[in-house]
Amino acid sequence: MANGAQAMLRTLLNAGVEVCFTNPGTSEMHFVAALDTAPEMRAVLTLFEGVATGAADGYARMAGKPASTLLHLGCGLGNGLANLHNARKGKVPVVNIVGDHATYHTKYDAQLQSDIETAARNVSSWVRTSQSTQALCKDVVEAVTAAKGPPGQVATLILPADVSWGEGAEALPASPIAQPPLADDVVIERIAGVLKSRGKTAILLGGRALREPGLLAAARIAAQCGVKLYAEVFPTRFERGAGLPHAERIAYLAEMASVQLAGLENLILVDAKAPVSFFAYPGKKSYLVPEGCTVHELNSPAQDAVGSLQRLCQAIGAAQTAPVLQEAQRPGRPRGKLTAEKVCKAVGHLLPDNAIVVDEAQTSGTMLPMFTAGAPRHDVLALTGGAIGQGLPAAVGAAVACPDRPVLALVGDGSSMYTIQSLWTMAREKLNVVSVIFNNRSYGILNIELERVGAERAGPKAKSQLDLNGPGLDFVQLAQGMGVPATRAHTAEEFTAALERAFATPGPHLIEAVVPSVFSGLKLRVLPYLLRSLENLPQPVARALKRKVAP
Ligand SMILES: Cc1ncc(C[n+]2csc(CCOP(=O)(O)OP(=O)(O)O)c2C)c(N)n1
Repeated sequence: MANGAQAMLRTLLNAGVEVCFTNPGTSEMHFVAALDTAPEMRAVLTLFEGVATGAADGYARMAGKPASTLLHLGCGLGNGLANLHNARKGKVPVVNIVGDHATYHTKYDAQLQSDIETAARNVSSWVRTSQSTQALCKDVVEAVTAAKGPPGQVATLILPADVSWGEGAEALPASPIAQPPLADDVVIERIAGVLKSRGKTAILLGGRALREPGLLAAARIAAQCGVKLYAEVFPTRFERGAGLPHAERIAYLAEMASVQLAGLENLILVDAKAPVSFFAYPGKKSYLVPEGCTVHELNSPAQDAVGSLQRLCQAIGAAQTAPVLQEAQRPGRPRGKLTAEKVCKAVGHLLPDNAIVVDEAQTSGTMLPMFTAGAPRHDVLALTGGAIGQGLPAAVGAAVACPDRPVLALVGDGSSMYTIQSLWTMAREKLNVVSVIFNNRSYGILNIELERVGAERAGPKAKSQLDLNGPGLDFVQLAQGMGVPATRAHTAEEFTAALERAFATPGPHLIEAVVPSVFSGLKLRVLPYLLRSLENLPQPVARALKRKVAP
């Protein structure tokens, strides 16, 4: 027999939840005290709830199982919502434990009293306030089961303080996870028929299909049927690099995505949604599937995407077909004044084997896919839900999940400031994370969005809302103040040397890359970047795009 918190921790461990990213308060003190009764549970303190939730997201993407968070009532959960939103969009399992007032205290409407369930529902498919110490462990088992899915989801268990401190709880074993079913045979047969037809067809891979087994099955199909492979625009976890099949990511800019998809007659979705524009723009399309193109969904989110893809591969007789694999190739060492492009080039030049790349570089990362396509095999974690402030926390989580792998976080200066406290956790936990902050002193992307939404005649007051100059952010001092060794690079030579040193030295490092904004200057200067960022773009398509964007 144990108190609620002790039994809860044991039940979490029984279900394979071994890490808790915490930011506790008084209502969570019994949970905190119980941590010493559960030595196998790694408790990682974060200094802001958005770090805890983003770290839980990054952890689960790499560990393939959920971590838990420990958050302080509705306000703590609220601070963590943006990164829980990213996890939800990426179908990433997370188990939130949110402390609450004791059940008999709520009627007094004390200062921190709030409607936690309402806050939780926005991001969680499963929400419950545990009603008694006796029922708590059953609730924990259900929460973890719901989080694991498939699909992975956010589950939020609200833990009243008296349920936590009450005696008489008993830990429970995990409930078995059911094997997800394959897609229906009729669906597989129908899509096999589409692949055998002569129509112009592409396969759009997302979610779990972007890991090696899914990529290999898709590449066999592609080689057999001559279809093109695309990856969703912001993948949860994308395994890529030399020796793996290549899939071209759908572009963020709808104008470019439309060019990629132009002329398609069939689009086969594997663990992915049909592409839509990130935002609506006056006079532009939201739904990016071209007219006349039929969309075929291989699997539902609850079905086994990879198994279904492998079955499809067999159905078209491609199981023995050789997939086309990416050749090893790296760009040379960049030279001269530092630019975002040269940072990406240096990353391609130096990326260590088996790295985890967290990409929240925004505009500065436009050239990253091209320069790293033939780098040693690596994983890319992207901003699945578009809520910025995810990169540094996700790097924390990925490094906790994979202590033997190098983690590289590429983050815009604006994005980094949402959750800059992540650096402190990296230092405290001695995580092998190299954080590169692109200091272009602006919310660069919003400058181009200002034009895209048609608000071109913006005045100085409007433009100042997108400008981070004055006071200039000093990321070296910020990092050093949180215990992370840091350096600033103005030239490609300085940056490359710093990156080399950082990868070679264990523990966290930060490099502030001082770069001009990719989108500063005229629209026409932007175009080459946009066009070259589309890997393997066929020349006629590139010409068509050029005409369209800059007639
Ligand atoms: C939670 C949240 N708040 C605000 C935004 C709007 N937003 C999108 S990009 C961006 C600026 C990104 O700036 P930075 O990271 O410096 O990259 P850059 O655009 O300069 O490449 C902002 C504020 C968002 N997407 N999510």
